[in-house]
Amino acid sequence: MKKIIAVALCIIMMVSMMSFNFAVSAEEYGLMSEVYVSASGAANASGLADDPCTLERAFALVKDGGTIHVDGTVVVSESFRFTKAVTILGDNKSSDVLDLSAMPEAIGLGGDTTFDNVTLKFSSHSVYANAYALTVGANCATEGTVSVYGAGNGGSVNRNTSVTLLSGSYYQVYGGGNLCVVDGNTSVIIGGTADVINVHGGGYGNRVNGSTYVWVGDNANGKCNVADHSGSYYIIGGAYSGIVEGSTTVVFTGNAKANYIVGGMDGADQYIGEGSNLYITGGKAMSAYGGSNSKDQMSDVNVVMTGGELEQLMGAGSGRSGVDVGLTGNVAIKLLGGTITRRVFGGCYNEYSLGGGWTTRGYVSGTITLVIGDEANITFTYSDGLSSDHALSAQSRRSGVADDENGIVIFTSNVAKNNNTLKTGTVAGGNACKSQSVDANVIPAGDANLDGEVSNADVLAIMQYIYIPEKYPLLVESIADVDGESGITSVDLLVIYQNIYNAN
Ligand SMILES: [Ca+2]
Ligand SMILES: [Ca+2]
Repeated sequence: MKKIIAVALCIIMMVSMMSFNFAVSAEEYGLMSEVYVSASGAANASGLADDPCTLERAFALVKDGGTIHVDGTVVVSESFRFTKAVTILGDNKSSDVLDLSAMPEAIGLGGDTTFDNVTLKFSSHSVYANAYALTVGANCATEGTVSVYGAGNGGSVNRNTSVTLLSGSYYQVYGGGNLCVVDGNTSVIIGGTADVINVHGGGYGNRVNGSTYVWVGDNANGKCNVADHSGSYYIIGGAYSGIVEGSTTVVFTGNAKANYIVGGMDGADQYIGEGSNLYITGGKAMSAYGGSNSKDQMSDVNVVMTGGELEQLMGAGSGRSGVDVGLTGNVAIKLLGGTITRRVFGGCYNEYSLGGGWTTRGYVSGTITLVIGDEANITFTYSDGLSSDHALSAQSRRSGVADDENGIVIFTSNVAKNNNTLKTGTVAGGNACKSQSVDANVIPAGDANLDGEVSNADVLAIMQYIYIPEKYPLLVESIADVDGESGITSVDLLVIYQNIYNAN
């Protein structure tokens, strides 16, 4: 009896395995991992290298995640749709062209899509990645006008978005969608030689339930004239007129260029739940704002600059055209490297015009901490004929309204203080900007998190650093090295802890 049962089980297993195999092979039957298309490809060709087909045929033949090779100028019909995950490759972008100009204005993707070594020809188009990963590799070119959205055109997506552009020219790039809800995070990477007039980590008029992230580096935005104050290269961490429930982040690095960098949001109707972050480690830009443009921000700002060059840095947001833009929250700026040639304000930018006076009065309701390190280089060398415009202040750019702002400039050492203030003899606001007293605000030893005081938060920060330095780095290690012995150890921790204990 046992033997009969065993045989029966074997037969059942074999049948189930056979049917499983059959199902898989039927699904994959005829689908190819490599398909070839060419300028003269036929609609009924096999898609093999010596018998290339049209792009429409290639999408029918290629399996999900497969590769389509483009040879010559391949003109895509109006009815073509991207329906699968594909990698589309040419051999040489100057001779291999994917002409999408006849497609409808909104081009949607149907799976993760990568292009490289090919010219992408548009007329006036928007590409919606629909929360699939879109990558334009380092050796592509674009023709015509194209904008890119990480999510969809309306509706909603429930995945993270991912847009990576390493070459080509683009008008608008959004990590989110157009009026599309993103139930996830958004990500935009602009690197290589990509040139993008406007970058938003979030979407246009939409909601992102997670966080938004923008990285701009390498030689991105090479066409930007940084010195052009009417220039329109904007990098915005968040959305345009939308909601980001999490945080917004911009990383600006390498040899990238921009006119304006905004850590927060832009547009008239906006909200960030968990604050904005701006990290500048390289590149060159005119103006950088830790907060939001156009409307009040109701959450914290975190700015860290370790390299690169700016004309001006504002910790909070920017008011223009008579619209006050304030911030309710705390602003923490750590200016530890890089060069600022004109002015640094920890608070808001307010508008002043010769003859018209001040037209906005945004301010920060919260604490502003502006830490300036030894490697920071505030040169005050920017020249527009208004030397009084050179300024260093933890508060907002405007006298009077900022008097009640709780802002402090702290230098990490007397070296930082001497290098960045006494050398120039200028620590004043121009055009009735608020002056800032910088008397003796040198950071106390042990203030590892650079907030101006030594507390248990510093003990925790140093403890984490000792155990997992890669995960919990200290921005200025020397601040935590207090025991006279080189290196940060548990002895430094003990000295700091005892100092806190004795002070209380
Ligand atoms: Ca501290
Ligand atoms: Ca030590």
